[in-house]
Amino acid sequence: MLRWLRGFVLPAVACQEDDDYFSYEILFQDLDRDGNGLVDIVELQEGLKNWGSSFGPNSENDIFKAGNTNEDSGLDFGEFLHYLKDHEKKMRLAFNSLDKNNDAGEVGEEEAGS
Ligand SMILES: [Ca+2]
Ligand SMILES: [Ca+2]
Repeated sequence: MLRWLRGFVLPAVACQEDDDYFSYEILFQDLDRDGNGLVDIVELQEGLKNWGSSFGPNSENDIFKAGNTNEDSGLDFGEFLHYLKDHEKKMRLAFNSLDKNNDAGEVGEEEAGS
């Protein structure tokens, strides 16, 4: 459970850019449940549910609109990455609050090598 989240939170501690990029990729792949390379609005909604209450209702619409710069049916990895970079602080806050609940930082280390 929350395998991708651990991967995302851990690099904040490690402070390594490569790991950071890698964790975004894991996060994206986890959101993209059907593996078509696009995170559509439904997949995003499901993902936000897993991220907990740090995001308000209909956050997926805001994120989707802001992130989907070419206005097609989904966020590709480039759009997703761009959105996360722009909103990193907010996202980290959300993940950090989740981290406290789940102790994700504690168990992340063994995941890093895989
Ligand atoms: Ca998809
Ligand atoms: Ca798009």
